[in-house]
Amino acid sequence: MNNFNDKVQRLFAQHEALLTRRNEPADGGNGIFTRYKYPILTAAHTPVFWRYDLDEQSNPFLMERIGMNAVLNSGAIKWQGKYLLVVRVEGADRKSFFAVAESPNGVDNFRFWDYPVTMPDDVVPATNIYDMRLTAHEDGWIYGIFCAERHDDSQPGDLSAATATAAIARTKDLLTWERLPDLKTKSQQRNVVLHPEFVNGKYALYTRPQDGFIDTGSGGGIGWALVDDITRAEVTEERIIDARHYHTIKEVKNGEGPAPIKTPQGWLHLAHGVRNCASGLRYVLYMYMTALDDPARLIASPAGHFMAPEGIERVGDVSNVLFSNGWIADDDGTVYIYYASSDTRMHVAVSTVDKLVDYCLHTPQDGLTTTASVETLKKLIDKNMKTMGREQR
Ligand code: BGC
Ligand code: BMA
Repeated sequence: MNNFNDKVQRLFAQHEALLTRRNEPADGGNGIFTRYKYPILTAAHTPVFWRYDLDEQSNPFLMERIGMNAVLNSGAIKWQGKYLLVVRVEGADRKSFFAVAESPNGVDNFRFWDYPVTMPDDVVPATNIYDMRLTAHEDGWIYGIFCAERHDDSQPGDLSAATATAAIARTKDLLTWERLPDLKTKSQQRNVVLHPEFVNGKYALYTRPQDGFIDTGSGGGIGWALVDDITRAEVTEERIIDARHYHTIKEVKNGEGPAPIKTPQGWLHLAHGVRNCASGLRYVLYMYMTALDDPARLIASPAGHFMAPEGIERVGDVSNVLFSNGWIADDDGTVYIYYASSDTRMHVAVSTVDKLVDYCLHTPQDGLTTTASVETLKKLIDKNMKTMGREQR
């Protein structure tokens, strides 16, 4: 049982068992969404033939030659009947790259395509790329906007000095990508997302202006900008549509998640909010809605987080982080929310368009003070006292 071929077969069999494990809804929940029990993708889901040299001559000990560290922040799209993720895979060398994984049902049996994405680097070459947002635009292309990170050579003495820029690519088949010039903006940018429709005949972008690589500084929240030509995209005017506030889940920064979902009641948005604490930055997911006739006008802003890390989700390479840049709204109204936990693994939670709209329109807003929160709470208690036939104080 110890010869090379047996060991190889065992590796493939274990991998196959992991990939084909049935996922199931987790117990509990809050009525808004249902988490699924198992992560849908981990580093161990990457193909065996990405990690091992399978030739006994060159790898007699059958050792991993290329380590995979994590799979995280994935863009998502339904494509030819399959649920596709453009996954951020991070190697042991800390370089991220994109790879497509597909599932027949959106919740399990995710399998990577044989080769990772070869992203053309014919613009200003980047050191690292990550966190792609996919948008099937009404112009007929599928766009991927992602972060391109480069060392900030204006600070040669600081090895950690970096710049974040929104890189733009497009495809018709998710196999071959055409790279367009990076988005030109005054500030650094991460979390830039393309709106799926033209607005006043222009491409519309959700942006996230930031003063530095990490600090958003005076960048007040999620921004909005119209762009004439996506092949030479430049932000000339940017305004904040979802602002940060003191003592909220998005006090330090926020950023658009995936491209919004169109519903009869307005555009549904998923975003992340960040606050600082003694254990570092805490990333949670939140939602908001904007008007159908003006995707830049806020119409609903439920208080607090929509999802926060729980259980094993809380632990990983960058602990206490949930991050989402992909979701799929199916024709029957089911919404698959793909999210990463602690920069380590991918999960799915399932809801419906109707439930998410109801959540956004009927969850009380943040009154921004304890007093306001207590008043909001008392209103619900009063109402329930009547419903339950109990006396009010
Ligand atoms: C990491 C990202 C992270 C960013 C800011 C990058 O180097 O790859 O995951 O969001 O730094 O902390
Ligand atoms: C960010 C994001 C993500 C990451 C998060 C937590 O700034 O852009 O890449 O998940 O930090 O590390």
